[in-house]
Amino acid sequence: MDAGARPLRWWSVVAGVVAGLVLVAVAELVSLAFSSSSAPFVAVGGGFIDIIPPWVKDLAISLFGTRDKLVLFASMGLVYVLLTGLTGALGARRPRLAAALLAALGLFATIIVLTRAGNGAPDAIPTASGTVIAVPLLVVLLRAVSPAADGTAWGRRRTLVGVGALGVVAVIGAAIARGANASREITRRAAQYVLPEPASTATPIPQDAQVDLEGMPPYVTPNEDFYRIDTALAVPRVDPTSWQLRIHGLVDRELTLDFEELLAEPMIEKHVTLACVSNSVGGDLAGNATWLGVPVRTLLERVGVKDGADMVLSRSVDGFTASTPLEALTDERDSLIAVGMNGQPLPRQHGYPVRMVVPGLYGYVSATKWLTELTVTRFADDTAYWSTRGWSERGPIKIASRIDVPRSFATLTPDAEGAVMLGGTAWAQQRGIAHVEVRIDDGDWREAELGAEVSDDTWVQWSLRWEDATSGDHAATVRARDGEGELQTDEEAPPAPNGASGWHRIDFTVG
Ligand SMILES: Nc1nc2c(c(=O)[nH]1)N[C@H]1C(S)=C(S)[C@@H](COP(=O)(O)O)O[C@H]1N2
Ligand SMILES: [Mo]
Repeated sequence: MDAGARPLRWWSVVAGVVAGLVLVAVAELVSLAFSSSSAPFVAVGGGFIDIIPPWVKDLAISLFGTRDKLVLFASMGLVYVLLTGLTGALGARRPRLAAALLAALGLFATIIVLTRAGNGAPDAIPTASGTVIAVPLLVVLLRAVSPAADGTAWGRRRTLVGVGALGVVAVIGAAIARGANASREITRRAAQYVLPEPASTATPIPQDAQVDLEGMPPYVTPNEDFYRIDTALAVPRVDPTSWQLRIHGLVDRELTLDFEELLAEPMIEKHVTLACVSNSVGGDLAGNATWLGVPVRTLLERVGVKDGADMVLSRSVDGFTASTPLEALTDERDSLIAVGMNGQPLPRQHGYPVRMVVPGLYGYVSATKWLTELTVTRFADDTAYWSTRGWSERGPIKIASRIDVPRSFATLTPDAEGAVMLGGTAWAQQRGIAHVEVRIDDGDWREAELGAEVSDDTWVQWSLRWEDATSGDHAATVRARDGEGELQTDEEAPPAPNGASGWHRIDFTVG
């Protein structure tokens, strides 16, 4: 080292990086108040993708697959840390030059943001705010960490800890704001994309499928009221532009579809009542919706299922798997790879952008949300998420019926003729409900009146007018008979391992 060389001042490098992080954090935070494309990282990354030659893109995709964007952002982050670190290093001697360089970086990002399609002048504000705060901050930080700064050793240590802490806060703030921005962007895209028109529409739901009785659930469950069951701690955020479905395993030719290709497939619409195996007798872990999707059968026909296969293991982006008997996906029941729910794109909580819907099977063996992979396989070779945790590997839905009105321990007031009304819901997907019977106390079974039946795969509502209601405390019990004549069993079973059984009974009072 010759006498003229100056030692690299690492704390100046740190000051540069911290100021750079603050720029990004402030910009990301402020961009929450502007369009989701106003965030500088997204804009610069997007600009970069637009200018690189196609072969570089192809290379990146072949090297990193669907992680290509992650790799791009990680590389951008690295380059940014290097640039800001270098700026800090220069700033050790020439703080004003460093400030100018950081300002230039911020200005560059601001200009890129402004040139992005759909962005307007206000979208410059987040990056400009970040720059306006970070540039003077850099000068302050450089001065503070400089060995020339006056002060005790203790004071200096405090300064350095403070600079480090500011860096950590900036990283956390930027990460939180980025997460919020990304989820906002996905919500925006979900709200924007238009569902394809079905090639075959579901039969309209007759008005009298809904029993007209206060307290009855709506016949079609609104998306926001639909029960939600999954193992996801945070609802997965799937970007439809990089989403893929891979179908492989015991097939003649593998198939990978992206979202656009899936949407181009002929879609059908179907009313299906989903039910959770964890539902207890009388419980509400069931919901009825109109689903739009591609029949799984058509895609399985295309890949050609090999002899010997008897199961399809569907996998979610979050690792959840379900084992569905092959037959349930290839027979006439029209199991779906669904993209729409009640006329809307799937809500994020219900599997956006793509999930499975299989009539007749509990959700844990069939209704994989955030679907990304179908492996054609055999029950003997593969095991799904819940099958290794004490639940059966197959889960056909059991006959169920429940009393919705009155609620347990409610008091009913007889009408002018001395009658009270009871009502509820019953389902036996794939077989349909033929009869519902209600017993008051230990009396005879009375035939309930059924609302219009929509299909074998949907629930029915029932009502019973108890003409000669006597005042006092009572109990009501319900049971159903499916379309094949089978009577719902009164044998009580808990949900595990393959669904609860028994008759729903409630206590109520006639006042
Ligand atoms: N990815 C994923 N999909 C999943 C689950 C899950 O935990 N993860 N749970 C299943 C279960 S147990 C049920 S009952 C249904 C519930 O679907 P819903 O939340 O849309 O009502 O989703 C199924 N699909
Ligand atoms: Mo479930």
